Amino acid sequence: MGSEVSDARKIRLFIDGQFCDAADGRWFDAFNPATGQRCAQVAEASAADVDRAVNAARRALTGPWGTMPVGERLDLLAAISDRIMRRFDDFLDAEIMDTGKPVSLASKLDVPRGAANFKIFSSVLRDLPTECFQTPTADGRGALNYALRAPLGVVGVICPWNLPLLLMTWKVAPALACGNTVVVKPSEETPSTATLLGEVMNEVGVPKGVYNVVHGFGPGSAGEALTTHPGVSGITFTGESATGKAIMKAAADGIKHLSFELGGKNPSIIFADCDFDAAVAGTLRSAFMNCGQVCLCSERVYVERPIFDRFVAALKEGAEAIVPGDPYADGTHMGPLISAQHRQKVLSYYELARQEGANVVTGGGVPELGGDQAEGFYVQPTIWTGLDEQARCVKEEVFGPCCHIAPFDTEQEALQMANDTQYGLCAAVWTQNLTRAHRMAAALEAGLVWVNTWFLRDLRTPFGGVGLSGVGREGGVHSVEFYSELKNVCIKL
Ligand code: NAD
Ligand code: 6OD
Repeated sequence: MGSEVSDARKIRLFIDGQFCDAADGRWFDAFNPATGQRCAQVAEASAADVDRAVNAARRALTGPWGTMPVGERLDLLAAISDRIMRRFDDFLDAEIMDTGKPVSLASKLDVPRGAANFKIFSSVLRDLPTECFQTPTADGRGALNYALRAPLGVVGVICPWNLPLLLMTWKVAPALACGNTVVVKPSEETPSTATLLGEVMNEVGVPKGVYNVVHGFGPGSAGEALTTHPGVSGITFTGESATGKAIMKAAADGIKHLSFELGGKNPSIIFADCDFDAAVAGTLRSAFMNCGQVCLCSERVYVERPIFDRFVAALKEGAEAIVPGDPYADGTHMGPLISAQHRQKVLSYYELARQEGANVVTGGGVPELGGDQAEGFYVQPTIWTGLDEQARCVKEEVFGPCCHIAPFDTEQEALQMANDTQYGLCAAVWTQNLTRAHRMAAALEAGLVWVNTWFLRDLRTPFGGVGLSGVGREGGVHSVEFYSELKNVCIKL
């Protein structure tokens, strides 16, 4: 820990409705990635703090939260949503301080989605049907079977840093809607919005212990303590596939329920009959949005040969028009990477691409920025061509603003290259041929396929990946499946 910061810049744990320091008084530093400067100190939860949070969450299961009528609980979720919107600027500033992402992005995506996640699950639970069977019996009177839903219990919510508010609320909202209580472990890089949500919970009257936040790291820290705690019934995790493997092993002893949203190396397939301008604009977004730090980003772009050169030139022009810089400045399109360490990783892929024989169409380095951003963790949007399909830069998730573009001659060839991956989160197809779109959508091995769009979300739909990209689906009723236990009741009539 460096020198002390003012009390206002200390980010505390939120346990049992109260903000508190860690029991053993440990703190770690948080950095603003846009400036590279330390912006806060964060309390690091010990195993004892995690235990306190889990116990508070367990007590809350049977307290006022557990006995609250469902309608009232769902009203509270709607109130959380409204309150996030009322405190829009607080959430915006917290998100930007943690991530450095441009205000234009955070104000359109992260904060509104944080609020929308609570609204949608309030309504999904309100409209939830239940199954019921009339069962014939030998005496002719029959029996009635119906299913009741009970909460899982305490859910551990472990989050990444790329869309911190969006991804955390995407899990907290359905968990609470189903009557669970939660202990959230935000990424050590982005502790602010989860903490701010604690204030919102108190402001709208969520009973204490329902929502808890423990800060810290993974192995040997709060993350591991949460995944191994016997009082935790389920873990919902978003992050790297390698971390997912570690959590799966750690959670095995308790046979915990698991839902994983993991990494990706997503393909975009662009056919010559596409709406060219829409495909270019969509691919620019899908490769470079949030500085490429979205699990859904397209790092592999396959373009039908007749339009290959034109497409590469258009994407290059678009990438070179992207303005990096001050997140609050008008006209900034791209923020920094999340940390110095992550920038090192991305730059090492930029170097590897050269070693692997890539043609660097644009980028490949660090932009020159002045003022407050001179020490920020920025990199250039980067496009490669000419790599072998087995090159590491084509196989491994970089999680930065870069993509490789390769030509293809037939639909079958495009499909074969797109599916040649251990991941399977999403794919985008750009074509005006609907029959082909359906064919591709069915054949692509991924949890989500977008046609002529990217990252267009309806929160009622199933979200998740295949292969190394995840386990399970969340969204709408699919979240309810994960965050609740079904109990069958059989009544002899
Ligand atoms: P990460 O796996 O490094 O960390 C995610 C969280 O797990 C953090 O809170 C971290 O502290 C915690 N953690 C790490 N090791 C742990 C352990 N052993 N036990 C318990 N907790 C542990 O991921 P990241 O770097 O924060 O995020 C980037 C990754 O997340 C990328 O791979 C990206 O593709 C993936 N991601 C996937 C989705 C999706 O929906 N599929 C969404 C966003 C991000
Ligand atoms: O939109 C969502 O619900 C979602 N889970 C997005 C994930 C983005 C990954 O970075």
